[in-house]
Amino acid sequence: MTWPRLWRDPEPKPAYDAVIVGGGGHGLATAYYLAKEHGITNVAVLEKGWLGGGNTARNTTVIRSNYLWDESAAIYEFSLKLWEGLSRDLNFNVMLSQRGVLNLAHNLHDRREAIRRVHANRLNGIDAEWLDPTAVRAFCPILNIDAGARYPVLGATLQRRGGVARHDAVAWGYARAADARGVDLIQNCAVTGLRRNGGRIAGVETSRGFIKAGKVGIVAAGHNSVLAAMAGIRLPIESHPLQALVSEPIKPVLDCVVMSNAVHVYVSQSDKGELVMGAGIDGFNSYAQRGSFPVIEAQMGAVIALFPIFSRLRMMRSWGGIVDVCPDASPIIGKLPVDGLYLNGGWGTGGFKATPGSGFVFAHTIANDAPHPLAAPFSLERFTTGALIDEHGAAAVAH
Ligand code: FAD
Ligand code: PYC
Repeated sequence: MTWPRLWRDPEPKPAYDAVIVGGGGHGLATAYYLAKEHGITNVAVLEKGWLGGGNTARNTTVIRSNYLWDESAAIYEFSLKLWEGLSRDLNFNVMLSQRGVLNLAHNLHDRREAIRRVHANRLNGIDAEWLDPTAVRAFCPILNIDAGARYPVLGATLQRRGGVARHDAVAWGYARAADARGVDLIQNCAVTGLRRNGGRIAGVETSRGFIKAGKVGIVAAGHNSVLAAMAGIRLPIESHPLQALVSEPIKPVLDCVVMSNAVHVYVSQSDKGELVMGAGIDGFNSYAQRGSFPVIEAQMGAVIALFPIFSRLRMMRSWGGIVDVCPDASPIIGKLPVDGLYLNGGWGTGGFKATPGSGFVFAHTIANDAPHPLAAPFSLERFTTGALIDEHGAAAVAH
């Protein structure tokens, strides 16, 4: 095999201008935009395992921007716009497929909230439609909308620009592009401590020795609170398992994404033909990257009620990731109370769609030591000021 490596495999240098902890999509995107937008290239991404091996490669790849509040709509829509040019920007096919995302309403409360969200989205310039049950059936003919169904479908929101992408490609595309601009991507390098010099960050202790750093960005998803605790900071974040599974491959039957928050299932069909299905989070806290059987049982019950056509499908494999959930189901992006230390986390069950936007605004925040305007509302201080951004409804996955 003579294929060239996509990125170098450097030894860590003794010092960097900026160190990013976590080689998932968000960390890699941050490093890429630090180099591309701000000319900061003396940067290392430290990853305890392999690039993209965390939630980036474990998620169900739903992309959309139909969040309720102005602050969220702005950052997720910014991200969606970056997605729309990403393959070209990275010269790497991230296989964005804007096939449309349906969010089902099963009761009057769901319906009211969904229609409110459609109006809010439109006011923010986001494409959003309300479909009545007949229009839902026309858009997704295999969905059971019978009035006597266990989960009656009273309608659905539709974002036509929503869809899916190829998660590995996103990590690899950002990794290759960051490496090409001089960023060191260092795998098998766990950060074990954060060294402070008084009120300022001095560097990171790692499984491969101490690395001095002018600035440190924590982008470690389910392990963010563990990392922040190394600097003596307690975050309002809980880590939970979130699991997904895939069926055996079948011929194309589903050409959109269907999500139901109320019954805890969402499904799309991959290019290989597998049905990719997710569920709500496991209620307990854990750092083990696996879910539990009761969640799978409820998820299967829900999917068969919604799609009787799937009843004889065999499931092939399941897996889990650890998601970091904030009390208001919105992320934390910004400075931490140690100079030179920054956090990008708390994306919970919904950060894949945010990868480009999150990396872009976090790079700006690190480079300028001040939040990007789109990141400013998502500061840690909102948990003391009370300016929370409650996105439990739009998160579309039950927490
Ligand atoms: P990660 O990819 O997890 O990257 C963090 C990295 O930090 C990991 O690689 C980890 O190994 C590394 N790390 C941790 N500790 C250390 C340390 N001490 N030293 C060095 N490195 C460390 N979002 C959506 O928008 N749409 C979806 O459809 C969707 N579905 C999901 C389905 C599942 C089953 C799961 C688990 C998540 C889903 N998400 C979804 C959420 C999404 O995957 C995450 O929000 C997003 O991938 C987070 O990206 P990240 O780069 O921050 O995290
Ligand atoms: O945020 O759209 C989402 C999502 C889908 C599945 C998990 N999260």
